[in-house]
Amino acid sequence: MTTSPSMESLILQLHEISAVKFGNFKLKSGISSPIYIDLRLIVSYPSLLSQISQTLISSLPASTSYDVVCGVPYTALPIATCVSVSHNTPMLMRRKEVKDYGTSKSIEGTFVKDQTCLIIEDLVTSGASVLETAEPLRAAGLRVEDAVVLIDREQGGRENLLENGIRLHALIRLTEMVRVLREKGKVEEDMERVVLGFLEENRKVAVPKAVRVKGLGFGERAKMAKNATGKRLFEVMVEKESNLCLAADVGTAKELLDLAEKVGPEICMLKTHVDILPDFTPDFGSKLRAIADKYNFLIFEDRKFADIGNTVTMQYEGGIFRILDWADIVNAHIISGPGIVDGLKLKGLPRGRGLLLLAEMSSAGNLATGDYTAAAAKIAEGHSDFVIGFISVNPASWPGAPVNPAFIQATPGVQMVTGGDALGQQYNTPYSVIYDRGSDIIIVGRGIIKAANPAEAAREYRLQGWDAYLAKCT
Ligand code: 5BU
Repeated sequence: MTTSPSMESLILQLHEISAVKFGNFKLKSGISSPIYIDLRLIVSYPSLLSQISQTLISSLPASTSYDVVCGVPYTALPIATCVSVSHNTPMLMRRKEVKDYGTSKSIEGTFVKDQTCLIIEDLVTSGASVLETAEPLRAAGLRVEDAVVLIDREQGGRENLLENGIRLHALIRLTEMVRVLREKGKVEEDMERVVLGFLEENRKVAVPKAVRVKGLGFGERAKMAKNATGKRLFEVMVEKESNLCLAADVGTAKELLDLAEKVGPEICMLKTHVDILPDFTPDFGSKLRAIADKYNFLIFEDRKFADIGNTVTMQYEGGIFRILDWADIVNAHIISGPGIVDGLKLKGLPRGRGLLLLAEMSSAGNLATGDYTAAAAKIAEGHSDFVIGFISVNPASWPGAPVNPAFIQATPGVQMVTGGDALGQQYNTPYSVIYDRGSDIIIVGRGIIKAANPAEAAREYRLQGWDAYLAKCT
């Protein structure tokens, strides 16, 4: 196949500015490659950027139609901007990080449902980045049928995208690029052989787990859960179409039981702070259990155990509250090390209970971040017979994400609008928590309790949380 003079010139220019390098490089997908392409620096060469944008669009088959364009962040954003400006086509932007303030949208720009969006990308390997951008666009009601890319590494991206209903149009194929550079004396014969050999051996790079796992439903995940309570929670969520947990932080046990009766049909779990109830009596647990059985939800005592293993066995089982007798689920900090899990497991596992580990917290300035979060994830893996998941805020951002889908993610700090309270609580919306941050369960307290009609508010939260889950799965 011959390459047109304009394409040859483009390839040579990319080589000239060192956007194409030969050597030994580790790619995002984890594999080592003898060729590396870094198109981030094209912003420093405006005429090249403009040439790329023009050629990309003119290379599309005449039958390709679209109403808006969207670049995959970040490298393709300037390319998409140039396309938008020069062709007078409106552009959308997908946020990679959804901000904690303002409107919290994952797509910026205006559009109408059922409009068609062309995705613009600089480089495709497995196609995962294009899929990550296509997902929220589709969830927002746009059609995504075509993606145009400057360079196709020919490593399975075309096939992976096609499986997801997206046609890939590539301006330059990597083998073609290497051949042109060899012909022009820019690459040694040996290196050409190494690169072509590498491409031959790596024809298919799988779409990383992060993108595929997103599609797993709670029903499938129930089968993966090793702990009976974790499994049941997934099943209850499916049965009730609810990923809503009520944080029942009311003033008295009486109010709590009344609230549980009202909100019971909407929730998959009810979270208590039993130590805030002044009228607690030993029959509180059995009363709450009766309501939980009636409405099919689980009880989660947000006890946040934090002591050494030996002490927490006593705190869990004994004292006034006898939490072990009535709470399906409790949670624990990992500050004291994995012995806390062993201690709680000793009592909880024989009773079929489950544990959530605090991997992150919602309050401003909290210290459960980075290595601490990673340590929680590691401890959970070693105790998956008892640990059912995590209290988390942004599991999609954890190092090594996606987290094992057998674990459930539950997130506090949720209200219909973003913001916070005067004491450090920070709120995200149900959609951003479930869809953008990769959580499973929204934990809502004051958003429901302080509403004029808590049952109605709970229903609204349930619907929003469930819609966001459905959007993530389809
Ligand atoms: P709110 O009224 O929706 O802000 O209540 C949140 C609840 O979740 C409340 O019971 C807290 O104790 C709980 N929570 C939290 O807000 N943030 C955290 O990181 C953890 C628990 Br862990």
